[in-house]
Amino acid sequence: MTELTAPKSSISSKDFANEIRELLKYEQGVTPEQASAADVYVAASSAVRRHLMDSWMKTQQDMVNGNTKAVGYLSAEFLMGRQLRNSLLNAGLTEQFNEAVKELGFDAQKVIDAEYEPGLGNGGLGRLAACFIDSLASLGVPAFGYGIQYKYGIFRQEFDEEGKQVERPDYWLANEDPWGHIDYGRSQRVNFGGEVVEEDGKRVWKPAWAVRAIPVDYMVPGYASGRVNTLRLWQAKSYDEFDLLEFNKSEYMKAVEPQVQAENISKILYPEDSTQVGKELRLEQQYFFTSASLHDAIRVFYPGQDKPDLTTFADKITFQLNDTHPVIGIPELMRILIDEYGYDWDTAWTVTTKTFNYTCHTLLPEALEVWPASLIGKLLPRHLEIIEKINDQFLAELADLTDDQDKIERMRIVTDEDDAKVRMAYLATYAGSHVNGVAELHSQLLKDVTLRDFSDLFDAKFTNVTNGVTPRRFMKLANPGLSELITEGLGTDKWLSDLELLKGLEPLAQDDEFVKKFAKVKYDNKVKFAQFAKDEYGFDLDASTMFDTMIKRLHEYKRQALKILEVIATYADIKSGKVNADDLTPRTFIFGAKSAPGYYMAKLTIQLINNVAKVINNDPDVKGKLKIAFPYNYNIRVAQLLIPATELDEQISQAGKEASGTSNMKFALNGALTVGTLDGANVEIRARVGAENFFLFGMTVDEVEALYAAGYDPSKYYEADPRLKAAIDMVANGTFSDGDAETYEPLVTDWLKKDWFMTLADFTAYHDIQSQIDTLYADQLEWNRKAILNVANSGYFSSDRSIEDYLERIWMTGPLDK
Ligand code: 26V
Repeated sequence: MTELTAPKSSISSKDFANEIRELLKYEQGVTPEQASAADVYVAASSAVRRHLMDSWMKTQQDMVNGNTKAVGYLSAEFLMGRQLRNSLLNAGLTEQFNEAVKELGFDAQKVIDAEYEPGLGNGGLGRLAACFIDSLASLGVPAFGYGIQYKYGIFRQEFDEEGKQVERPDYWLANEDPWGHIDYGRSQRVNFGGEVVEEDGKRVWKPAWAVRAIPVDYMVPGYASGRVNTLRLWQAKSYDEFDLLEFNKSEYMKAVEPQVQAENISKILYPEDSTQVGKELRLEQQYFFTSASLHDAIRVFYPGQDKPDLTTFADKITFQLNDTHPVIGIPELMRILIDEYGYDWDTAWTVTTKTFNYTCHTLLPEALEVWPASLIGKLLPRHLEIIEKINDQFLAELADLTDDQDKIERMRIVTDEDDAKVRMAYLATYAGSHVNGVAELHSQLLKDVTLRDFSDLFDAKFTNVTNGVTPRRFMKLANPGLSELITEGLGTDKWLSDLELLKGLEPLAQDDEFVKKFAKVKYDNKVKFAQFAKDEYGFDLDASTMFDTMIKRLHEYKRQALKILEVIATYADIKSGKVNADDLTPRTFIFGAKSAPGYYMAKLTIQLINNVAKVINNDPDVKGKLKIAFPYNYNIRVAQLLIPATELDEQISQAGKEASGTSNMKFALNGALTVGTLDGANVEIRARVGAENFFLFGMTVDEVEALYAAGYDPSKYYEADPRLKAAIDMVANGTFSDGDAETYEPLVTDWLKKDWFMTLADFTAYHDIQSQIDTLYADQLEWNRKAILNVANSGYFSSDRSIEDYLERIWMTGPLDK
């Protein structure tokens, strides 16, 4: 007997269909006959929301009335993905929905596909925030996600005829959003600019302008917890919609100027995901949402109180700073406590330092945010004063701790130069209670390199929480076939809320019948993806070839170039007759990647991949052997289809550069084998699934460092490996640019002269491991055994476990009482 514990609502399909009918009538004003799939999607979404309402209200009441400290997850990005299927799952309404829409004459998948994916994040950092709020709710921990409701999310990516990336605006709010509830009654005023004056011995901020932050609330239902938390995303609106004087003068554009300016703040998500741009509007965004969120928390936890006792603030809610983007919240809380509520500096400091913790998500120096003090002073003059005072206090403290003047200089929060800078990571590290990295290796490197001076003096602050992913979305919803097989194998579906139970699959890796069933699930997923790729992109993919996938933002450190050079080298070997194509495992190489619009090398790499695809896919010599598919506009929806269909997962960043990675976890949990370097969470995945079930190659962090120190010369590697030379020569001689040697010249020059991320140095190892991969793949039973062992030993990578670690190590709180 299989034990089934998944939530299930007691409502009948008929009644659910009637609820949808009612909503179609009274909200949309259409009959089921007139309704489109999009109408049914909106009505069904509203219906699910209604089913969650009681739990939502009760969760909020229990949170405010109880003694359990809540979590505030402050994040500039929440990459949620589509909501309907997830909400149905957690509300226990999936079956009723499937039946009800059928009864109304609709195809369930068409209704699901009517939802436009909200893309309010760039990549891993934003998706992690979404996984974390799912897990917080599923564990029954009271929590808010706080962020921005951008009008335009991450750009829609297209490729032009030359294979270049073209960015199109993602106007997701042009469509009805049944999930967000706009709460005009709970808006907050956010001030900017102006000056600080002295009044009665006090510093008083006289702002020059203000915007209205309006909360849009999204329900975050837990899986099998009975709890529903809130994701509160702020929308910017003007207080002065309209300048009537200007309008009367027929200056229409001038009349709407204040409105346009205010609304610009929440207009667009910045698409840069690792280089700091230092744009004023971005600082406005950061202050906008953190200020509104802090005020909101005071409103929520001290309802109706004019003079709340805010010395208890840190017992009510603990704020996690998701990277440096919300770090301006530190001086903001100081300002609120001192200027708005009259506390003295020391009291305010005690409360503030207890309230905040900081997660760092990078190792790249160029991603660590640094703001010109002049810009902060212009936009937030009072905050600059507070930051300077924090800096002075810090320097005084340091003087007591060390005699090393150089070290003290290095650690300054505000640099000592004419155009002084404010280092947000340092501010967060000093003012927060804890700092964490996102995988063991990353946390270690933070201590040894990036924040070394800080860890020397404040070692107790530093901790690690390895990232995780939600098994609800990335297994249950994305991979129903595997989920059923796992439930059958384990005799229970409890693994969805206790992922370590997957360990029970381990013995089944030796059961040939089970292994064959597993292989069948994978094959069916490949067929399903191939069908999707055909319908959506017009690709012809062969599900009998190995699906070899690399999905992530396009960045030099991630080394998509290594992958494409390896494909080219293989192609060259076949063309020159060195290798018989029949001796190779036929592979389909699948890429998904967006590049920051201004990132030249990344964009050129996209163009190269597209043009290698054009050549290889049209060459009869490699037909059925090599194929490249690069679906444009990779997003959560594509991920949910592609990850379950993948057999080989590429995690090939230069060691010491990828903080964690999270797709590596999703792949392992969906039964792909990884080819990867010892970087980020790969290290922990390999340790858990077993070295024999992971294709390791490439230099280690220490080897990379040694090579930098010795002086790295990429051209030596080009000369030494004829396969690498052949591949680069092909790019250089115009094979992939209609004979034009200019097109990829910047890439080629970079590879041969600079190659900062050592693609060439790792090429030979990477190319050589491919034959091991092919050999194993030839034995399908063995391959799938190893894939099952990956699934069985990856339970640790549930975001539920990450959240439990945060609760225990950093937040010191837990679930609400039942
Ligand atoms: C940084 C910046 C710098 C300023 C401009 C805009 C911007 C936007 C985002 C970021 C954050 C970059 C850091 C990031 O996304 N890190 C990724 O975080 C994942 C979750 O922890 C982790 O798995 C990836 O390895 C890491 O690259």
